[in-house]
Amino acid sequence: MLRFVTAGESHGQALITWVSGLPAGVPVDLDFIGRELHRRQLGFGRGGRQRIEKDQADILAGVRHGKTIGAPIAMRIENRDWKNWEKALPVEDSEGAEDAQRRLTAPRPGHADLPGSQKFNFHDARYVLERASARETAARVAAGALAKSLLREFGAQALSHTIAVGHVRLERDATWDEIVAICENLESPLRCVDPDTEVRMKAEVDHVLRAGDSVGGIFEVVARGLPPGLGTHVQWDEKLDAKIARAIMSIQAVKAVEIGSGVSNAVAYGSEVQDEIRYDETSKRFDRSSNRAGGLEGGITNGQDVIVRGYLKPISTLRRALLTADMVSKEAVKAAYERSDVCVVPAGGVVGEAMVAFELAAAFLEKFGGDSLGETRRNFDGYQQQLDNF
Ligand code: EPS
Repeated sequence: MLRFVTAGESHGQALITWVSGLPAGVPVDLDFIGRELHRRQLGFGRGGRQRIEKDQADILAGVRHGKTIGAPIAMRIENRDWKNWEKALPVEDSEGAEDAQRRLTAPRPGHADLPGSQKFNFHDARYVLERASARETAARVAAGALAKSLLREFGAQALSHTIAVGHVRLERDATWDEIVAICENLESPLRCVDPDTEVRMKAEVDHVLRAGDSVGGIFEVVARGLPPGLGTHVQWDEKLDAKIARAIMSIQAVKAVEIGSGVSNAVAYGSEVQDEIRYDETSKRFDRSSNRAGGLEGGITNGQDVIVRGYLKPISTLRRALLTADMVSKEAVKAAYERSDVCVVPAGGVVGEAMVAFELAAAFLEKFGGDSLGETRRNFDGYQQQLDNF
């Protein structure tokens, strides 16, 4: 079973990712992982933190001579900011340590601050916010890069682009070539394929920067090159659309997930929504005249692009703070403000790619299995033959 978990707090020593279940023999390219981590750090509307960090994954286990060895993989991403927090968040308690703590008792509306503090019985949200922080998504991107490395061996990839920032929305579909280009373009401020729309998105971020506010938006992940038949309809918790929805929903600040054009499908007629089926003699494959289902029917891939959208709420840390109740005094106060991003939609897309790639890789290995890449490939090739003869 392919899975990953992470450890690490925003201003602790490092982030750790543990990945288990990849077959032996998957090529692992550190430059590729580094590039993915770098892409996540970009985007207009980020705070000062990204000028401090330069994310790189150090592989501690599970990869030798450039390939996976079938053993669990451990990766470490350093937090350069740790040196500024060593006194505030030491591992061992020491005399006077309390004075150095950076307490936060005015919980931010929308953040994990208050429910997390109530749950763990802290009257200071520091420990909660340190782990709830979206800094953790760097560890997810490292795991996603390994999943992408497996998918790439079978001609599949997951990419993303921004389709909305605040009130500004891309009003047309993006082509695959445009999505490829925007993922390669490290200069694009908001990762939108349409330059005019991107200018308006940038103005939206500028507006909230000036106003001390924050802004959310929508990213779209598109995965191409997958065979039909990943996932299953037979059990509710094994449906691939459900697994992908959970993976995207778990990203910090995501409050809604859409597969294909699921939201607008709900207010259209069946004849306008279902994708008609065709058969292509040359490729010996079925395809669809449209892809409103987002590549998933009955919780199973159908061979079309898998299309997933993540809806991000605006960041809950606001310079123009909202009212809250202090956790100690219980008095009405302004919510805490700490250095923060004001827009994370472009980074959200990169994290979304990682999460979708990971779920697809997990479903891929569930179907084709294999302890070595060669064994996975034999099983995959056998299935391709089955599809040829279907
Ligand atoms: C975050 C707050 C900011 C962000 C951070 C997420 O960090 P800081 O408090 O150190 O300025 O920059 O995101 C990252 C560090 C990152 O690498 O994405 C939060 O509260 O979620």
